[in-house]
Amino acid sequence: MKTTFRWYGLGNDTIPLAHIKQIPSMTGVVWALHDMPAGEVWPEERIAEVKAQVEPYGLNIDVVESVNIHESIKLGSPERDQYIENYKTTLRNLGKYGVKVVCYNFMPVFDWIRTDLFKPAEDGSTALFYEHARIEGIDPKVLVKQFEENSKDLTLPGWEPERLKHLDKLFDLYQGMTEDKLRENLKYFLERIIPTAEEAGIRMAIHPDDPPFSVFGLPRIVKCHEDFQKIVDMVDSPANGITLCSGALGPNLNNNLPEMIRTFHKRIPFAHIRNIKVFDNGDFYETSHLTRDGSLDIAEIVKAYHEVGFEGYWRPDHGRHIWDEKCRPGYGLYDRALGIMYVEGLWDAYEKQKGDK
Ligand code: DNO
Repeated sequence: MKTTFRWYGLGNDTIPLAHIKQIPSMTGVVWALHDMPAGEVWPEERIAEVKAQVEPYGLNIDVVESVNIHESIKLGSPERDQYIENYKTTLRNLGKYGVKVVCYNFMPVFDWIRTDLFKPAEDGSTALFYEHARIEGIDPKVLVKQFEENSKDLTLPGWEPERLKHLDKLFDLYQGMTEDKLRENLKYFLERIIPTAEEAGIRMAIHPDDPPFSVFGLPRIVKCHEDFQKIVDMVDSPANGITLCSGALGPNLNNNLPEMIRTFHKRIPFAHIRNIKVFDNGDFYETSHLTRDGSLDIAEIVKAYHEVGFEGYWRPDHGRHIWDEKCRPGYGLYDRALGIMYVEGLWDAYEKQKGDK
C-alpha cells in the first residue's frame, strides 16, 4: 500500500513539505483547494500550481480529499445538473494533472462532527472528542460558534464559513429528506459522473459519515456494510469506490472493519487508518494509532489489508496533539508520523510472516 499524508497547502498548513517527505515510506500528499466553494470548477492553473509546489519534494498529488458536493446535488434540486457538469469538469482537470483518486462525502449540511477539538487526556496530550450529551438538544449554530472560537482561526475542512452561513435555510431544505431519497440523489450523481471519472483515470472514493449515525436529525447513508453494498451496486465500476475510514466507522462497534476490507477491497482505492476509544454511552475520543490504546483492532485491520494484497493509497488519520505541537486540530505532524511507523511496522511483520511460511 502507498503511504500518503494529508496536507492543507502552502500558507494553510503548519507542516512543511520537506518534513512530510522525511516520514519513512512517504509517497504523496492528500490535498485539496480548500478555498474553492463547493460546486465551482477547479481551474487548471490552480491544480498545476499545487503540482509544481509538491513534486520537487519527490511527492505526488495522486489523491484529492475532497472535492465537496454542492448541497443541491444532495437535495436533488433542479440546479443540480449544472453543479454535476461543474464536477465533471473538475474531474477532467484533475485527471490531466495525474490525479488518481478523489475522496468525497455525501453528508447533508455538515461534514464530520465533534464536540471538542482539544480535549485533554491524562498524559497531557489533547485530541478530538465527541460527547453525546452535548449534541442532544443543542442548536447546531451553537456548536458551529464553539468550533469557530476553538479552531484558532483556521478553517476546518467541511466547516467552511460559506457552507455554514445559511445553516437555518439548509436545515429547512432537508425537512422530509429520508435516507432513501438521499440515496436516490447519490445514485443520480454517480450515474452521471462515473463515466467521466473513468475517462479521466480517476477512482471516486466516498467517505463514510462521521460519526456513523444520524446527528441533528439529518439522514446518513454511508455508515455500515449494507450501505457500502448499496453504493457499490449503484454503478458497477472500479471508479465507484470507497474511502474506508476506520475512525469514522469505528464509533459503531458493530461495524466489522476487517470484514468490510475483505468484502470490498477491490472497491477501496483509499484507506484512512486511525484508532478511537469508544465509551459505553457512545462518546468517543481519538487515541494514538496503537491497538491497545483504543477500541479498534488496528493490527487486525492492517492484517486484512495485507491479506487482500491492498495496493491502494492510505493515510494516517486524525492524530493527537503531542509534544506541544501547534497545529490544525487532528492534523499535526508528530502523532500522525508515529501512526505511520506503527502501521508500516505491522505491515512489515505480516510480510515477513508470509515469507516464513
Ligand atoms: C476531517 C475529515 C473529513 C473528510 C471528509 C471527506 O478531518 O475526516 O473532513 O475529509 O469527510 O470527504
